[in-house]
Amino acid sequence: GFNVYGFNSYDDITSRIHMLAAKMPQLISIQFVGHSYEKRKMNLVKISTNPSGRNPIIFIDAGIHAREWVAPAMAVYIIHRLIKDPKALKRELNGVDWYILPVVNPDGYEFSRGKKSGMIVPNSNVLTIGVQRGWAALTAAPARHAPASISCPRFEVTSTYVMNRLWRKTRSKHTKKDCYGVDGNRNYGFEWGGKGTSKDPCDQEIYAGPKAFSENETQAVAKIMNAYKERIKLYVSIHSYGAYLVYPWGFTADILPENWIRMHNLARMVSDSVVRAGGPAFEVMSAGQWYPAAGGSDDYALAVMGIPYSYTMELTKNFEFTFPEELLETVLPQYYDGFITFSIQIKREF
Ligand code: 0X9
Ligand code: ZN
Repeated sequence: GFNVYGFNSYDDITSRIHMLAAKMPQLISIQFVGHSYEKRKMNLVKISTNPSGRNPIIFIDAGIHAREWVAPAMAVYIIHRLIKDPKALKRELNGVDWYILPVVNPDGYEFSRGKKSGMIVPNSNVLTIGVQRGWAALTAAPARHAPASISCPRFEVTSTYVMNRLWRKTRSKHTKKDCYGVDGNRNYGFEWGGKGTSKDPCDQEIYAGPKAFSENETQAVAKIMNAYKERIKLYVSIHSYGAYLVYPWGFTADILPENWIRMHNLARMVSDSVVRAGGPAFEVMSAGQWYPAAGGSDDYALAVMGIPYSYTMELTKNFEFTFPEELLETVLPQYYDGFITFSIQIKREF
């Protein structure tokens, strides 16, 4: 069943958001935005206390990369805090609407969960990884998650399963070869096919697709962004793993957008608030200064949609893609404080 501090199935996430919308229709509603390649329904969660339809919008998506399970978990956690924390009504929700797409790539997400394989054997082949510095809450002696290192089930049983767990792309097919999927974050229609992308459909990581927006999933995101572009003031695409909060341009390291200083400063404030909550600091820079990769959603949001603050947020350093589920309870609230800071600043400016 569903657990707000867990890695939930796409079906469990979907039924949970519908249940919340049914229980609190004046606060939360669901908009169908399109089908994934395998015909899963993509749902936008809209949270608002102002029926005028004039608030600035914070638009968040997560899970464009299948294996980055912490990202949908973060998005789902944000939804719960916004509607269940009484403080959020006066603070995060007062004067700002939140539009959240918790799983951009549901086909890939389910594939990485290995649902049909039945091969998940937790605690077999356990991998131990040190806890990163900066996670004071994890290493502090009396904390519940006290150990200095954490056992992380690697879920490794067969080579097929390992492939599935580390799946990144969508699940579409664009070639006669036995190769599937496109990297959604190389598929957007700005500088498509540039640096850090591949034309090879069999590339497991950075295949940009046969053309820009070849994927249902990226089309659906672009369509909602376009529908609300005048009101969206902040776009955040949540990924893992790492500790980066990056802004455009991602397609090149050579130039920066004219508003980069404002994006940089806001990112620093967000990082500081996560640190104050006991979490790890983000490294802040342009995406291209980290590594150039063209066709990303963040660049598209700024360049084509004109959204003034656009970010990619990478969560959970040091655990690669197999972040231990039992740590979500500790880290999700820490990162949430960063989103509070985002909302305070967006309200202040717009
Ligand atoms: O490469 C990516 O798509 C992102 N990193 S990840 O490890 N989650 O795959 C970074 C994207 C940053 N933005 C752009 N390059 N536009
Ligand atoms: Zn990613």
